[in-house]
Amino acid sequence: MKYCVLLISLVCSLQVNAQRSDVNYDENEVPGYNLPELLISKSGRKIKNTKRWEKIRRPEIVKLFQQEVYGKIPKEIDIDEVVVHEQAGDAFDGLAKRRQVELIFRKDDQELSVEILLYLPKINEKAPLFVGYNFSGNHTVADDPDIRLTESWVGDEPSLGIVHNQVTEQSRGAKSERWPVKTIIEAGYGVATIYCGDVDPDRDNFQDGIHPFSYQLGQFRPGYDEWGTISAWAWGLTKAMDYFTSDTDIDSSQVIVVGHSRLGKAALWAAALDQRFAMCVSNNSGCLGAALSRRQFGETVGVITHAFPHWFCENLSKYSSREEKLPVDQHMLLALIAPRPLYVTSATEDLWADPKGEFLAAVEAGKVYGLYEKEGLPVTEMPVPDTPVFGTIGYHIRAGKHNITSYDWEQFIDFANERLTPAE
Ligand code: GTR
Repeated sequence: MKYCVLLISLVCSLQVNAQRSDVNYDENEVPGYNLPELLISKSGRKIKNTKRWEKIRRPEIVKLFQQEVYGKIPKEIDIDEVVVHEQAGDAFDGLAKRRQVELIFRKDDQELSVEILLYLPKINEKAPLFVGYNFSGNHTVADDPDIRLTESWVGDEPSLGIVHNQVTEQSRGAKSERWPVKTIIEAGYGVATIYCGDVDPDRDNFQDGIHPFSYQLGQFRPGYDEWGTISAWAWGLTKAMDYFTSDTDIDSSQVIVVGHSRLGKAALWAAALDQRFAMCVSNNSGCLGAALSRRQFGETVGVITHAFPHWFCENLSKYSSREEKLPVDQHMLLALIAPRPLYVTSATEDLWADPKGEFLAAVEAGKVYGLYEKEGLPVTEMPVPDTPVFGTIGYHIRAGKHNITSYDWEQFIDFANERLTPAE
């Protein structure tokens, strides 16, 4: 039995690797493509102003992403109870206060716990806040002995002591270089993080996390146009936002949703759906995040739906190797964030995520910012590495690998300082 499982996982990984090596990394091999029109409605109407954008085109585009890409999110699931485990723990040598809050969801005999770890600056006003998921547990973001350990399923990482899908003390602080909490706090921002697997474990199994809460009797997985894991994660962010509106230390009009890689895809989708997020940061989010699918450079829709089918709704598989038939492309997802500030990043060695496709999507999305008389990106040629450019859309390509680093965070903070405005 054990060997059978090993063989199956070997075959699967070979398939994914084969697909990985098959993808195009040659700019000359990018096919000619036409992007779906941002500013022409389904019925052929020209979208010339914000009123038509908001009334006609924006809802049409949201619907297309719901039906064909990420899947519809049920409306009826709400927080049942909020448990504050810690209100103001002393953290970072007295620089910050640590708060740990559990959101509990209940339906029939089902219960789901989602834990938010917050570090807040010790200031008298309400703080603006960055919120983003982490990959392996809240305790991985800082070497802080008081962070509670998640009991949810976590992907094994034996080098960090994560085995049998449970975290241990060994992984405490293991991802702290991705979370420069001190820098964020010193800049006057709070930071909140949630383990993504509290909301929905990242595995092709719709039996855990929040999905079963939406099933009808006899249903065991979401329908063709119903939520995959990225939609579930986006939903979790909007529930965290519900909590933030009740936390008197947080300025809920200045919440910035941030995410790296697959979690960057979730951050974009959350910001597109929930306009309470005042700003969005997509870090190296790549295929079906910020990158244009039609360029077929690096990861493609075919590869991603094969390797990670559970991230999306089942309808997306119709477009595997048929990107040109998709009724949307990712510039349209970015445009849904207008007129709010949006920051997109790439990394020079992260060709898998198609840096140029991420940049071009951001340029195109600028058309909708234009309707609001805001400048999207101020350039149409990719900037050189480590040179941020920004209008109301910001962009940089960092020299280096697929990652989220202190350099990236410093740019998010600068951008937020310039572009985030408190509600009147
Ligand atoms: C990759 C996946 C990407 C990206 C990345 C990540 O394997 O193909 O789309 O999301 O994982 O999340 O780290």
